[in-house]
Order: sequence, then structure tokens, then C-alpha cells
Amino acid sequence: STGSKQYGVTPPISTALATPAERTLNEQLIAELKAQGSFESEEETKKRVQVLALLQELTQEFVRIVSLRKNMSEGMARDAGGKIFTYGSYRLGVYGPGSDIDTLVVVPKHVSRDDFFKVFDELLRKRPELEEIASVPDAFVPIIKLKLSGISIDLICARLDIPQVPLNLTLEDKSLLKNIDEKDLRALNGTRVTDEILRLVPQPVVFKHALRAIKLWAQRRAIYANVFGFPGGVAWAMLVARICQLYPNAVSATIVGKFFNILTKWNWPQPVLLKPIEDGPLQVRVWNPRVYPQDKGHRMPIITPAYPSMCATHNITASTQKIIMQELTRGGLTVDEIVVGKKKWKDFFTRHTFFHQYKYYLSIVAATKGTDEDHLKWSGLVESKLRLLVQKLEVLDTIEIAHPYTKTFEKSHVCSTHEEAIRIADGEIIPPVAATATTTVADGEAKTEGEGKPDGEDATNKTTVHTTTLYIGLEIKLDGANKRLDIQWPCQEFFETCKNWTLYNEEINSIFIKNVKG
Ligand code: 3AT
Ligand code: MN
Ligand code: MN
Repeated sequence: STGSKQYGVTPPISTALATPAERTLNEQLIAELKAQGSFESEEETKKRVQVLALLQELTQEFVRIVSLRKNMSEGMARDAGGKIFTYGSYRLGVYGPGSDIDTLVVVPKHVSRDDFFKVFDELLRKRPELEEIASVPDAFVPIIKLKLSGISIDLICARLDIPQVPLNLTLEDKSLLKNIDEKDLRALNGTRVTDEILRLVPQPVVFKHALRAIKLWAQRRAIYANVFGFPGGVAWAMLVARICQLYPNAVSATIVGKFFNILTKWNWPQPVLLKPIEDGPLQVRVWNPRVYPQDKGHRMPIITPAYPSMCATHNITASTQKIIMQELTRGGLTVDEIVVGKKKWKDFFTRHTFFHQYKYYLSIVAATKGTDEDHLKWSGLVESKLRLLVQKLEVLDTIEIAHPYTKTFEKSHVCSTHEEAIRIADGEIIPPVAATATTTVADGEAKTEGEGKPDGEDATNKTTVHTTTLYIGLEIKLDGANKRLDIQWPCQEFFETCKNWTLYNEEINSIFIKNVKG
């Protein structure tokens, strides 16, 4: 039992301990998660701990070197400290064999982000464990992506307005956010939110196993993707955390059952909160639907617990809300059948049927005649705008649901003639990214198929065209006055939005939309 402390903004619904039947169901759930490959081996986890220990050592070395260069004494330079924190799936305890470690380096005020990209970068490059490294100092959140001993690391840095960063520092105190810039604030946010979520759940292990189950379920049902208008990892984590607060003594399998029970009946747009929203010392916006019309428009608000609180689900549209609600209903019914012994947990994780569900699909293709890097930027832009197309489609009288698929299909074509390249980039030749490809695509990541590295030896005379294809399933209602489906206008507007991108170059970037029958 978890005692009498109240977690969350209301008292619990039930403080009952698990029954023997619930314990059995819970063991079966964890066995199924194991069978599905959700957990990595103890050995691999040990390696993560070692890599993190190395990163902690390098962080202190980094701060020491920079401090000495600023004329501090050896003693002061050591005391300046430096500490790493984690966020993302590793911190939440829901990482699998392929997960990265999302790591934050916190440094005192005399160490700059510039130092991070020069001095820390250099220290990393000297390490024999280093396998890959790529710095992106001008990103929204500046980042060094690297691989150490086979483990991918997303490394970000935050500078605090304090002279020393000791090993016992926590990031809980919001006054630490004073006098730091926006990039530092963003870098701190991931850890502050995950730490707070973990502090706000009564039994972290119960939370972690339940979240693993919900995360795998959401991925299999193709409703895990923040950019495309579904909840992302942090939002799913907060939903599970809220259920844990309401049933503080339950086991994970019970939490999963209650998850559907509560969320299918939730009075949206009432927000899901893990604690009361706090005011703070900064001139930054805190989510507040009474003040901001934009916030009032959020359909399924799930609010981050750390100051400054934000809505993690502002991307949800009318269509994606319907799809999420349908999936919550299906999930709930499946768990009910599992409880009475009619189904197994395996059935709960059954894959979606997106490509068999609709009569009409749109395929949206972003193409680049250029390098991988050129294409990554253009396809990223188009992906980030897809939900705007969804919103323009779903308001039409003829469209009931515009359902965005949560994965992309990538292709590279080495064209022997310039004409061929132009025809592919203009959508005349539809690249062979048939909808059936989905059966070969694994969870989590988009799969790159096809011709392999285009920058081969005799690529000099050839033009490479990269394409990214996205899909939207359309549920249409043609009745009475609405006899014809006309999507000209939404598509045109979408093209214009994409082409308004500051880096858009009509010589290399193109976009087109095709109708595909189911
Ligand atoms: P994996 O187990 O790594 O697949 P994860 O939940 O850790 O799952 P990520 O490593 O992709 O997923 O992301 C971890 C966090 O980093 C989630 C979010 O707070 C932040 N993040 C990731 N991508 C972006 C992005 N493009 N913009 C802003 N924040 C991001
Ligand atoms: Mn991660
Ligand atoms: Mn990451």
C-alpha cells in the first residue's frame, strides 16, 4: 500500500489492493510484453549505465577545462561541477533494445553553449568508444547526436545562472529558470517534465509497466505520433500517470483496464492534469484556456506538470480525436474480454489495418532532386504541415474523417537521365511505394527501402531524386447535395503553405498529391 498521501488533483477512485485474479492478469501482461520484445537484456542495460557514467565523467572534465581557461584555480574549476540528467524513454523506464538515451548536460553560468559544441565535442571525439557523431548547433534545441559503444545518444546542454553545478543538484526548483535563454529553457524542459511525472505517480514500477503496454498498443494501432496529430510519448505517459494516481495500489494490468474505462468516458476538453497548474517567475506563456483562445481550441488537452505548463496534445484535430476515441473503445472492449478469459494480451497488441480500412486514400509525396540533407529538411517541413491538410479536409461536408498515417515511406531513385528525374520529381512517374509496403514496416521507425546509397562511384552523371510519401485515409459521405468529392482547394492551400517555406527552392523541391483507391 502507498499510504495516505494524495497524488493528483482529486482523491483516488479506489485504494484497493490487487486481487489474485488481477495479479495473474498482470503476470500474463508482463510475459506478453517480454514476448513482444519490449525489454532489453540486463547486459544491455548495464552497458547503458556504463555509457552514462562515462558521460558524467566527461561532463565534469568539460566544465573543468573551460573553467581553467577562464583563469579559475584548479580547485575552483573542479568545484564548478557539471551534471548529466536523462529524459525520454530511458528516464521513464520504458526503453527497448533500439532506444537511444536522451541526455541533458547541465553546466554553470561561465560555461557556454559554444563551449559545449567545441570543447565537449572534442572530448567525445578522443574517446575510443565513439562510433558516430553529428553536431547540430543551430537546431531549435541545439544537439549533438552520437553513438557510444553501440548506443545512440541525443546530447543537449543547458546553462544555469549558478556558479557551481554539484552532483546533488535537482532541476525541480523553478527559480533555476531565471536569467537563462530560451534554448536553455527548452533543453531543461524534457527532464523537468519527466522527473515531475515520476514524482507524481504512487508506484513508479507499476507506472512503467503500464506505460510500456500502452505505448506498444498505441504504436501498433498507429496512434502514437505527435507531428501527425496523435499523442506522443510524453502525452501517453501523462495519461497513464493520471490513472496511476486514481488507483494508487493497483497493479499494471489493472491500470491498463482502468485507462480505457476512464478515458473513453472523459469529458473532453476538460484537461488531464497531474497537479494544479503553477505560476512562475518568468515572462512565458502557461497553458490557460480562459486567457488564450488558442488553448481553448485544444480538443484533448493533456498538460505537462512542470512550470511553465504546456499542452502536449495541441496537434490533435477533429479527425485524429475521433480515431483516438475509436481506438480507446476498441482497446477497452479487448481488455474486458481478456479479463473474462475470452482473449489474450496478444490480441490487445494486434496491428492496425489502416491500408484496408478506407475506400479512398491520398498519397502526399515530397520530392527533392538533391542530397539526403536537402531532402531531410524538405520532407521534415512537409511532414510538419500534414496535419494542416488534415484540418482543411475534415471541415468539408463530404469528408467524415481525414486519417493521417503515422509513418512515412522513403525512397531514393538514381535517374539515368535528367528527364527521368524531372518526371519523378513532378509526380509523373509514381515511385513504387505501394500501400502494401506497410506490412514490411516495423514499429517506431520509417523504413528505408530500395536502391541503397545513391552516392556511388559513377553517380556523377546521374541525378538522385529522394521521395517521402505520406498517406491520408478518407472516410467520405456523399449524400444529398454533396455528390462530388472536391479536394482541390485544401490541396492547393496545402501546397502554398509548404512552398512558403523560407528554404523552398523550386529547382530541387516538389510536392504532389495523388488519389489512391483502397
Ligand atoms: P525511444 O525509446 O527513444 O524511441 P523516446 O520517447 O525517448 O522513445 P525520442 O528519443 O525520440 O523518443 O524523444 C525523447 C524526447 O525528446 C521526447 C521529446 O520531449 C523530445 N523530442 C524528440 N524529438 C523532438 C523534436 N523534434 N522536437 C522537440 N522535442 C523533441
Ligand atoms: Mn529516446
Ligand atoms: Mn532521442
